[in-house]
Amino acid sequence: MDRFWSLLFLAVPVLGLLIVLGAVFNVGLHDAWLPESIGPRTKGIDYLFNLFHIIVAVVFVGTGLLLAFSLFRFRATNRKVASYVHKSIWLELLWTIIPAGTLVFLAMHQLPYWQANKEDHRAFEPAGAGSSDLETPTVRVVAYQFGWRFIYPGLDGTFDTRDDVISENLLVLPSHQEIVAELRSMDVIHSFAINKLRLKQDIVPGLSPRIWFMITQNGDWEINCMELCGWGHFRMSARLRTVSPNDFEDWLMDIVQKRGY
Ligand SMILES: [Cu+2]
Repeated sequence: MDRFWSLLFLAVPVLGLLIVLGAVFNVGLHDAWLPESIGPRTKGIDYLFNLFHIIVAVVFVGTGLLLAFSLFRFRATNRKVASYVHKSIWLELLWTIIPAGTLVFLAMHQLPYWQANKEDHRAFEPAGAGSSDLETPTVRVVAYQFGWRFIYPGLDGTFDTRDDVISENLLVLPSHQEIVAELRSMDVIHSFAINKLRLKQDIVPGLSPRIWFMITQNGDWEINCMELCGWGHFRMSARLRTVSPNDFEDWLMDIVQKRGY
């Protein structure tokens, strides 16, 4: 009977590994790994994602196997007694330095990707700088319980004027263009996420963080709120539609003209 327990615990790392391999190689599990990419800058994020997963997998499988081995070897009927180690300075050093070193490595290693995705752009506002030299965002995203409002500056290119265009839960954008979006929240913390762009930005009320991205395909995609923001969080999704730059101008013009400005 005590062998049963070691087998049961052995099943955890084995099944865990099989599920991940099935997802990665599309065997048995369909579309369970990373979603397709619709932007040019997702490669770096995917690389980090895979690297972190490999490190976690090694630790997870390693500790799982060790646990199963210990349960089997030191089972009651085997009459082997485990040795107890006290105050081993080398062991203490080993299991402090390896995790700490791994974390420091990951923190340093991801810096260039953070730089490329968050800082290498004109829309980034360095601490202490005035906001006057920032470019006008393509769109202002307003999150609320429970939905999304997308505001375009309209024909005059300025926000908070009469010709602003407002779209509820549908974000239309031109493809193959660098997009700058300014995010705002009307109530609680929300998080703007487009999975196929590996893009996610929290929106804290009172702050207006900026994001920038480019989409190189035309089509309809999903926008989600990634922060548990209340009872209606589950239905806080919106549609993202990318069209050619000409079609985007037409779409905007159409709305402005219908309103008669
Ligand atoms: Cu939300």
